[in-house]
Amino acid sequence: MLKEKNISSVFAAGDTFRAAAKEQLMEHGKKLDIKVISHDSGSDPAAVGFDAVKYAEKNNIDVVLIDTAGRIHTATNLIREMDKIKRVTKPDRTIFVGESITGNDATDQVKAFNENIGIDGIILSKADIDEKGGTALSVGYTTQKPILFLGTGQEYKDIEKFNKEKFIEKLGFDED
Ligand SMILES: Nc1nc2c(ncn2[C@@H]2O[C@H](COP(=O)(O)OP(=O)(O)OP(=O)(O)O)[C@@H](O)[C@H]2O)c(=O)[nH]1
Ligand SMILES: [Mg+2]
Repeated sequence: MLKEKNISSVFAAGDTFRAAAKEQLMEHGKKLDIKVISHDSGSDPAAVGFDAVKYAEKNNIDVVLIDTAGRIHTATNLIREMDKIKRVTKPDRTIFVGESITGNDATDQVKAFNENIGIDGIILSKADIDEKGGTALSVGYTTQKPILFLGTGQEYKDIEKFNKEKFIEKLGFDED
């Protein structure tokens, strides 16, 4: 989506935890022709993010996208790690990416992330699988943060701007 808008970007492979997460992102980078900044597996994700920001500044790149490892919101050490990534990289936006199919669990997740780290917005993936989209209602209400985009499939083009009217229509309520 950024590419289509002629906004340059660099990926930071901040998921240094899950097996092959780095390789997965590098494959996407190759396909999209986007540079990926990475360190060894198991290394400090904050350092990866920091290097990516430096790279972007030096090369006049508009956006740094820092991928982070999925984590259980009750694991305080991992939440603290996320907090460190934020402190070190000073992002302009911190976005919670969750799956719409998670249902009510997503509410607990997003609440914990917002309270402990602070988020600016939400992206919900797999809206194509979730029929009604009730997760969006819950996470939006809980955090009072905007839902920015929905993931609607497995291709790069499958991301759409969240449309409030369309969403309300789908839920079957009238706006007034
Ligand atoms: N149908 C559908 N599939 C999606 C969507 N978004 C992602 N996927 C698929 O979900 C799978 C997991 O995607 P990842 O990007 O690895 O998810 P992740 O949350 O980063 O997972 P971890 O890195 O393991 O934490 C892939 O096969 C994606 O193609 C979506 O909006 N709709
Ligand atoms: Mg991932």
